[in-house]
Amino acid sequence: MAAPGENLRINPDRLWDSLMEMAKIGPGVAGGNNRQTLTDADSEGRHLFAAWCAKAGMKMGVDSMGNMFARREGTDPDALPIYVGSHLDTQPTGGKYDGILGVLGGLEVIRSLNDMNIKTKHPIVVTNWTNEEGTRFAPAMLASGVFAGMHTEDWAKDRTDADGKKFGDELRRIGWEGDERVGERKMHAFFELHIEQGPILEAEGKQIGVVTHGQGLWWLEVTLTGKDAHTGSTPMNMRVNAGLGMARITEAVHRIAMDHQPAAVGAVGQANVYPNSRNVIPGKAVFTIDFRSPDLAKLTSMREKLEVEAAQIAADLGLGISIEPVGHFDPVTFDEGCVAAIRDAAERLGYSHMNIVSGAGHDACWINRLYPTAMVMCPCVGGLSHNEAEEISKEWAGAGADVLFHAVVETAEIVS
Ligand code: HGY
Ligand code: MN
Ligand code: MN
Repeated sequence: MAAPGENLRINPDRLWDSLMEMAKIGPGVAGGNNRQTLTDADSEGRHLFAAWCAKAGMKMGVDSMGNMFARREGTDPDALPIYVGSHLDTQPTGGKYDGILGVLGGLEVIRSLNDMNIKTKHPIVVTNWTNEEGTRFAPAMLASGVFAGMHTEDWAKDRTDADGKKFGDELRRIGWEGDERVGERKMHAFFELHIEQGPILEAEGKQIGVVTHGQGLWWLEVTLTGKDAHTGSTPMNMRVNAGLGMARITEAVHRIAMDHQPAAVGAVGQANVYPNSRNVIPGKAVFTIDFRSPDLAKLTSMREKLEVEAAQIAADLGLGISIEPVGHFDPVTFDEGCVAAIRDAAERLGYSHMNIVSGAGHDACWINRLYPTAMVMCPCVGGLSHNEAEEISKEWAGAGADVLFHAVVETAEIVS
């Protein structure tokens, strides 16, 4: 396939302006975003993305999980499209770039093709996957997981948020339950541009991460049952303290991850004690453990060791315990051909680059199970993400989108 000339570049100013425009929707309280999935802000962001796609001459399709697919025609309508995209939903204290750079980077590829009046053999489809974050409705990458056949649509639509609202009801409420059957679309390949969300690229002084692998993940929701009692008048030896159990298990999660170094991580990010009153010993604690590793044996070992230790901690404190997996995917190896397209593009464009393993999960991890898939990453300042202070530079965004442009266009085969 003819590779695009090294002078073919996207318009970084236009990309940056679109990122800043999208960031105005669902603002956080400290300069980032709180545009959680299936909220009115999410819907507003979707409408803005759809308007931009229409202006770029693309045809929009939406499936029954709310996944958005904006199509630019190729010269061969029967050729399977190249898909490119990520997610527009954010964490409650999210940044302006996590996911959004991949969706708007895909749109910038189309805008640049239109500017240059380049035609490709394969159609190109820019995608916004619903509920990548999994913060309001667990698990993460929910809609791309249904698309990839990892979850049933009914199970996904029954997931509830902290207020008991169902995914399916919220999707209908905001008017984004599409008429396409989820998973029916076929792809020639899928590419995702994403910020690294870690410190490696910046520390190594590299502009581009060529993502060869992705960590696997376990999300384990633990429920501890003790006994509400007075924090003042209850003797210490009579207490059945679920909050103490949560603290000990949280410490065990950290220690188990440290025992599995290198290339293993663990933490508790979501934690609730009940009744959460200052002078009541918590009779219940519900919290989610997040273990990850690129090494399947380590990932499995961390889960197994935690389950043994947590049972012992609960027994020592007289607590009831249940552990429910609420998210899981094995470590990912991305498609060598697509990874090479990313690496060759970085070479051709003269961007410094290195191979990298994705620390975070992405929709690409699921799509990779169905179709040839690869990711390109750009650095982020201090490796910070899932924090409103998440920051990248326009240059990094532009370099990442240039590499995405070349990998997508080369795979889509330039015709004229
Ligand atoms: O959890 C993750 O890795 C992603 O940010 N949803
Ligand atoms: Mn993301
Ligand atoms: Mn994220």
